Amino acid sequence: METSLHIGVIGTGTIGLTHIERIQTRLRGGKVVAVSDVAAAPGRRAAETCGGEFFADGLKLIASPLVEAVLVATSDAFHELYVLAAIQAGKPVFCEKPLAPKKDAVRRILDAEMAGGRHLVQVGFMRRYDAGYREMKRLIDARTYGAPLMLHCAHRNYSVGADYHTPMAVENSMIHEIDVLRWMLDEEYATAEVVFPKKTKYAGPDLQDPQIMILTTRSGVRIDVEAFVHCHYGYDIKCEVCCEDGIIHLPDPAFPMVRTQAARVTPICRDWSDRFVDAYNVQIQEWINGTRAGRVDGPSAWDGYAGAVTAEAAGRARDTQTRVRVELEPRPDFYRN
Ligand code: ISE
Repeated sequence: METSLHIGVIGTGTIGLTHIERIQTRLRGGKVVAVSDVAAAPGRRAAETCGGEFFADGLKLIASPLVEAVLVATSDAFHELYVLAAIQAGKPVFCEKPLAPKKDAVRRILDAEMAGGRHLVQVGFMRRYDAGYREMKRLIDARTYGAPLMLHCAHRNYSVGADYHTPMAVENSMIHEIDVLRWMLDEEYATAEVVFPKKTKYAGPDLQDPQIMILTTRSGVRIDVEAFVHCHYGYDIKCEVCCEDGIIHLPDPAFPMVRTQAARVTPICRDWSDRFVDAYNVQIQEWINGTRAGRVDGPSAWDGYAGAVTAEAAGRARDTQTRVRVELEPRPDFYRN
């Protein structure tokens, strides 16, 4: 029998715990052998539950001979430290999105990976693993309905915590659309703008909600993405791609429609963790498979960088209320194919 990939997980917040649980119980070919968290109590609890060794220091986990591959699920500010350490140790590393909060930090990761000469880094842009987006990409690539001309998208959360502030709509929420749409259209962005509609009464003083981000691609496709993080009805992700010969819609999750009490009722997911649970499973399964085969098949450090450059341009556009050019340098040969 082939041996499993021995994974060390750093960060045992919500997303780290769900990754541990999916690797241990639902996926094949991987085993969590080590766990680290700066908060010792939850970290030790997570390590005990999965039978892994606990490391108070994530850098020691990366250096440990027990660990063949690293999964980083810490808060964003620590991603760079651990991803660079994994590259230095020559170990494959999956890092939750964003690869780092600022583009200069992502650039340092790119430079380190290229200097090492081996593809090791994968970024957790899980929408690329959602069956609906995958099918949309297939239709767009095949030009089944002609070329895409414009996209209308929405990213709606039921509500968010009090610490969620205005920049997070781009950096934390619409970063998913920034990635999945450039992947689906297979091109980079040219300009970014962010406009502010009337503010909902549910948003606190540090949050403009809703926001609309407008992107254009280099070939001229125009995209609008609404982020409405206090929509107060559910977690709802919309994507409509208007092509020359047809309009492609992202499918909603398949819930039965019920006729009851003089109404037709179809449930809507409450949270991103239910809406994209299958995408998360496929993402980590494919990462395990690729890593065992010595490849990085998923979103690369370059994709993390392109996302960070676009998000920074959108952030400047928002802060200055102007349209800003997205200045992304040519993709290095190392990241082609
Ligand atoms: C959160 O961080 C996520 O990654 C979710 O997928 C997203 O929908 C949500 O808006 C973010 O806050």
